[in-house]
Amino acid sequence: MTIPCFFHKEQLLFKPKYEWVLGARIKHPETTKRAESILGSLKASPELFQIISPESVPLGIIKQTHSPELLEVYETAQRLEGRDTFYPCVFPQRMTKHPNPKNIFHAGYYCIDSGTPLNNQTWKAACWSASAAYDAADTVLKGEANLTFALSRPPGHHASKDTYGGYCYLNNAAIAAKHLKKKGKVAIIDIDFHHGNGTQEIFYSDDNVLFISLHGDPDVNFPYFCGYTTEIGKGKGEGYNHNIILPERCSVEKYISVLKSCVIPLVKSFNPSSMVISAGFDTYKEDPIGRFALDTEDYTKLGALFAKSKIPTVVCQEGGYYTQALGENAVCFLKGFL
Ligand code: SP5
Ligand code: ZN
Repeated sequence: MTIPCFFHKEQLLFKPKYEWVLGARIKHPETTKRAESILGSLKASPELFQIISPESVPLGIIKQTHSPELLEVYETAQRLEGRDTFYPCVFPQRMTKHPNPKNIFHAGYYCIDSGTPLNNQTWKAACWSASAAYDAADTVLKGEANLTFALSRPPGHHASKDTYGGYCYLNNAAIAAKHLKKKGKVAIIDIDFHHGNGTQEIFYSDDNVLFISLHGDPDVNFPYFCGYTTEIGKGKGEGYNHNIILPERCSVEKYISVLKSCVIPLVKSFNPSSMVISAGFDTYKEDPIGRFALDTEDYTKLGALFAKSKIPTVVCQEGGYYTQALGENAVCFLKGFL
């Protein structure tokens, strides 16, 4: 039995060159090397992993998760000249009227940070990244596998219905979860170092999707402003959103104790028919952005713990920026399920 892993080579077309952090221009961490590192590690164990190129996800599916205006921004960006990279420089508040997604200078209305550039390759790469997640979900939905891996890059969990940011354009995990919902309740566990603000927002009023995010303190870490424990869902969704804040340099012992005492029991009592894991490996000890202290072999322990729940699972790639170890970290996590 091999694990179906979904990846399309056109996900590599998008190459963000730099981002702005506190006014400084730094090399962009969300590089194609990330995907190549994971691909390399998957290919090293052909007896365990089968790499499949996804079909293109229908636009109708993406529109169930994102607003037409946000998608129009990406289409506008497709028309940027060859070498242009666009960073919004005006960020109007929601009271401002008449945002025009056909005008690239209005992109700031839909954008949450200065680290997530647009160019004429963004839309294509983001669509293929979402397609990988959709096909990974479809394979689980059809009962063809109990575990699939979407090598989604660019990542997705910071993208909401009508905003992009945090290196994310389309919410791949949310697209997977919406598809899986066709056969019952879905639990989304977000183990990226950062709070999954986009996924939280998309399912905030939904009692058929349980969202649990474990992350660094949003007082001092991206995406700031949200990810607090007081955010519990609203309306019918009240009680189906859980944020768990973990300390700086969080160890695997602490991480596992929280999974065992809190996360797994919540998932079990929710009794979902499937699970999506938003798997960021920026919890790694050497990660240049994350601030936890997990080591490569620790990810096997986490995978094994999730596997014990015996719920059909889609693992969806999110962050992780220490490319020398990223592939091994992802593969160790998946091996934990076996
Ligand atoms: C998907 C995902 O993990 N997105 C993370 C976006 C984080 N953006 C904020 C980056 C701040 C970079 N700080 C650099 C510190 C260098 N030591
Ligand atoms: Zn992250």
